[in-house]
Amino acid sequence: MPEARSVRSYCRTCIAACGVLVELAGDRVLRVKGDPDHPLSRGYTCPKGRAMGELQQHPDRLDDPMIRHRGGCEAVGWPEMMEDLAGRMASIRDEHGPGSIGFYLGTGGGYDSLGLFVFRSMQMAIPQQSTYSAMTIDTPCLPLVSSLMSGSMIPNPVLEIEDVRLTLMLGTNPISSHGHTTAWPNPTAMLRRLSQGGRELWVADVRETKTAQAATRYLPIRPSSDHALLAYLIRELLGPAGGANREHLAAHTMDVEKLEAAVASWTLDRAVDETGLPAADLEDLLASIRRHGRLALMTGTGCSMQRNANVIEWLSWSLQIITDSFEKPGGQWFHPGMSNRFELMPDFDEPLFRDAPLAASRPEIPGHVGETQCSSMIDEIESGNLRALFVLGGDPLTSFPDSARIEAALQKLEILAVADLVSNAMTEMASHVLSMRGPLERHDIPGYVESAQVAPVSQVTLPVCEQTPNRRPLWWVLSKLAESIGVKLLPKGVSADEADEESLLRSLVEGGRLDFDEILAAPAIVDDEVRTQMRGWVEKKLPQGRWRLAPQPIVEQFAAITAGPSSVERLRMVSGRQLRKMNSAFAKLAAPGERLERARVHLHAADAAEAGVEDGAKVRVTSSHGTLDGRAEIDPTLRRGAVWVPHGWAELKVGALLTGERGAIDPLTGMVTQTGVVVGIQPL
Ligand SMILES: Nc1nc2c(c(=O)[nH]1)N[C@H]1C(S)=C(S)[C@@H](COP(=O)(O)OP(=O)(O)OC[C@H]3O[C@@H](n4cnc5c(=O)[nH]c(N)nc54)[C@H](O)[C@@H]3O)O[C@H]1N2
Ligand SMILES: Nc1nc2c(c(=O)[nH]1)N[C@H]1C(S)=C(S)[C@@H](COP(=O)(O)OP(=O)(O)OC[C@H]3O[C@@H](n4cnc5c(=O)[nH]c(N)nc54)[C@H](O)[C@@H]3O)O[C@H]1N2
Ligand code: SF4
Ligand SMILES: [Mo]
Repeated sequence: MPEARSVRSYCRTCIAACGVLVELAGDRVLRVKGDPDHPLSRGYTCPKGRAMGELQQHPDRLDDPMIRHRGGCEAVGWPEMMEDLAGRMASIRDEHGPGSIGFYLGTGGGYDSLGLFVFRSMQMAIPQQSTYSAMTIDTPCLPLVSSLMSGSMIPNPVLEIEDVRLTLMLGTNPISSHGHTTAWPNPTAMLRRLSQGGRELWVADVRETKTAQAATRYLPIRPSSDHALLAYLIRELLGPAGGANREHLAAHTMDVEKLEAAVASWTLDRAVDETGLPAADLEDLLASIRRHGRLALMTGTGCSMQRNANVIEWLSWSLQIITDSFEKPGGQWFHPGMSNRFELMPDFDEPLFRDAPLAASRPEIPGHVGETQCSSMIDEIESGNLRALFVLGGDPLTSFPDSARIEAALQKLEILAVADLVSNAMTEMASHVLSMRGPLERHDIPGYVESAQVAPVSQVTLPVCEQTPNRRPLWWVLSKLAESIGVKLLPKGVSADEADEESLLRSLVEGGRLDFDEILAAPAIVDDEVRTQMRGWVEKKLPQGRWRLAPQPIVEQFAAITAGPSSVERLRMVSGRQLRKMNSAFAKLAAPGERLERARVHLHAADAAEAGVEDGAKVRVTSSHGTLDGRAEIDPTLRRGAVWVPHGWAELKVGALLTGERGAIDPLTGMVTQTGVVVGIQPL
């Protein structure tokens, strides 16, 4: 038995990037635990981080690339795999053009830093190919609002945990998710800091989540009504009793009168009717904002997946801008990057909102953020525009709407190449299975989530386990494919076979704030001066130094909501994640002694009783689009009217209730409504 040793690394499963210590005997992982010396996570891990060893040694891990023939799937060598793919892609490209070849980057691919880097390089070098990512079924409202209000997609507000006195969280549950666009390593400790010593933490959610339970005040808001809460607050703060920072408004904003007009009808009564919250809740929150002057407001997927996502995100930015909360102590800051240095970018100019459609079969969907929207993928395949698809660490079968149609469409593809770590329903369907290196076998840097961190932090990791030749890195696969058409994607024109992974990682940090070796020597380095010295960098880059408070396309969307009927009390399916799973991953994977999550339809006791559904009994959920059968669980945390179907289950595909069809998606971003969908329930 080889001697046990402990290797320092960080977890690559979610944006929190917790520091971990991996205990090994030889190359076998014995245990993964939190690294007490990590400056942000301080020894914290969640069940998924602790299961990194189980992922590494999982019996279903993919060890060899495989090609499916008529008789089944056959393991092949990588040279044969690349030759086969290159040959088939060439004939598809010759016959149908480069747009018939598509790449979808899912969550698993996004956390592979070199894979992501090469994916983005490929998007720029071969723009004729189709590019999709999970971003367009997650939070496309954020880059939209950011670009329309600031002139750039880059700014992402993050919590300023040191100085904030008042925090408002809408539709986010970091105790389970560890953050949506702000990272929450050690969320319990962070929430405690935000709610003690005279600080106030308000959480509006349709479920009394663990995050809500940690709040100083919980608002059990009606599903899909967050816009009403925000519009009321803005109306009052801009009104005669005041609360908005007038000096800041005059110097650093434009169109405040248009914002004022837009929210004019959102009185207390109207907001109470819409949100279902007691008037005292709304008045107390308003008084609290007036008292503190500034606030940090965080939204999550409970907002970004609503039909009114753009409006909510716009109102949430507006509320923070009118209270001068951005880039000031007591509000939120904009991370200027660590391996990137965003402050060196040119000044923000025109909105980067690109609206040229990218999917010929769905001309009404704008090519927002320069990617083809996931909601158009089915039509692109069905119409024959998309014939070869690479799924890179993603799972459209459980993550996309129109579950039955996406399954049938994927089966029609001439090439469905799936790059994953474990065999699952996607690899079972694939024509080509690409066995990828896992987190413990990779060099990584939390590049893509760097600017979501609450502190300016840098960290890198070397591989913890030995790299086996038949599990290949994503950067290598993509670079090889590009080389087959004469395009080199790696820095300095290095070819895929010549490249060395550590040098590639070093090149990602070049031009950043810290030296690679310096970062490597520590669990992570926090350089808090970056936050204080760089404060105000976004405002300096705004066109004419001003925020645009009334972006026309979103003001128009809000006018339509304002003029429409109020939402009546009825059942709505709501979204939400589970702690022990990462979307579809980790559903059946846990460290010893840890339990797994369950796939259940969660119901309020009164809603269940009214429909005649009993706890544990079979229930059918029906939307205007489809039906879903599952087992019911009476959930005392739910607000009345909310039916929670957790996302990411192969056996409970919530996508059956959803649609990305024409007329159903957001016209500005192509986003699918994934929470707040009207449903009915009945016993089975
Ligand atoms: N109804 C509904 N739909 C939703 C959502 C919702 O809340 N409700 N959420 C949406 C959101 S926010 C998102 S981000 C998407 C997620 O959509 P996807 O990203 O498409 O789905 P995941 O289940 O995260 O797929 C991750 C896959 O990557 C694999 N994987 C894990 N680690 C690695 C790795 O290191 N390398 C590689 N190559 N593969 C890896 C996993 O095994 C898994 O198969 O779903 C969206 N769809
Ligand atoms: N453990 C775990 N962590 C994850 C993931 C995972 O699957 N599991 N997924 C990762 C991904 S891809 C993402 S995008 C992030 C998302 O991170 P979060 O956005 O924090 O995700 P959730 O934990 O689902 O929190 C969404 C909350 O919105 C609430 N909600 C639903 N509808 C409404 C509404 O109409 N109004 C309000 N106010 N609230 C509503 C839900 O009850 C839920 O508590 O999490 C990431 N982290
Ligand atoms: S919160 Fe859990 S999944 Fe996220 S980085 Fe930390 S240990 Fe990993
Ligand atoms: Mo996501």
